[in-house]
Amino acid sequence: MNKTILILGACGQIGTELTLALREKYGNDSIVATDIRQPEHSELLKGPFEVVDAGNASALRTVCEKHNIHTVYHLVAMLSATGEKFPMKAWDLNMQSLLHTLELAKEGVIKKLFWPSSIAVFGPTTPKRNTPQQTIMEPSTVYGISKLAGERWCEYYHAKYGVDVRSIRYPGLISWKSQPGGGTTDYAVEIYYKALEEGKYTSFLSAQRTLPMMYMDDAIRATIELTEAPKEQVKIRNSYNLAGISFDPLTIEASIQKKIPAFECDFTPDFREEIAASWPESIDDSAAQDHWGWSMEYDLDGMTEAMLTNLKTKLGLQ
Ligand code: AKB
Repeated sequence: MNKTILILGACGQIGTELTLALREKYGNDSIVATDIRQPEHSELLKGPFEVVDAGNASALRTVCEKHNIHTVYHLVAMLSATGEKFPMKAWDLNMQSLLHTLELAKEGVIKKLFWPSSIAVFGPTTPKRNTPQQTIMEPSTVYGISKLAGERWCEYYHAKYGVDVRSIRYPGLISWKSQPGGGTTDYAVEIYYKALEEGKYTSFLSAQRTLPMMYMDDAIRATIELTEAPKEQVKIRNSYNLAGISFDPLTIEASIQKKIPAFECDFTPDFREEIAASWPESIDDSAAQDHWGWSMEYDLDGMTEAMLTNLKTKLGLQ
């Protein structure tokens, strides 16, 4: 592959791992990592890295033209919990950066765009179990509203201007290389750190609050597979449902206890409980399976094994 790829938000939870995965696949020089700040993860400096504010249209255009960018992975967003604290900032960041990138695609400056949506596009009136690809969508968070609006813009730019935009509604993402920040599903990452470091964890969601989640390796694979799928297989241009693994805090506690029997969890729900309660418990991703052959690899115990093993090494607890 000799097409240059740009990652917006390369220092974030998904951006870090996607940059590393794409550099592994295509070589360091083909992947331009960008973020609003310098990276903490020194691995990101092994290839080109630029500080870019994705909210600044002309800075975005300049970096795309400078590197003759073909594909942009747009991973800049303020997530659900932080978005509720700063609604206008979340709206501005989440919408402006997407619209600037869609405009560059419309003008042909870039040829392809991946943009992530989220299970947050669904709301309290959405069917909770096996949530269909097309259903009632009345999100009750600013983040969810911005993701739903973003989905509509993606479909609009595809229909009106032929923009090749592709998207996934990510479930909560669980990873060890980089930490999430500001999300409602973050408890399912924190719990692994606390299990290893302290042997106990206080969940900010209630014991039986089930949500769809996914191990980062599966999410990265899905992202690259969809972005690289032949055009004719991508029949949905707003965003694809991905099911992931549905579990509640009690069930992830039990999975961790199979490896750390003394681990204990208690539950002190905070404002994030209400956000989680508005989201689906499980998702139907048959369209992704049928259209571009999606298939998930990690189940809950497989993910627990991978998280605990990798975090032990990362935290020097071997
Ligand atoms: C969040 O919790 O806000 C995100 C998401 C589900 O998109 N992880």
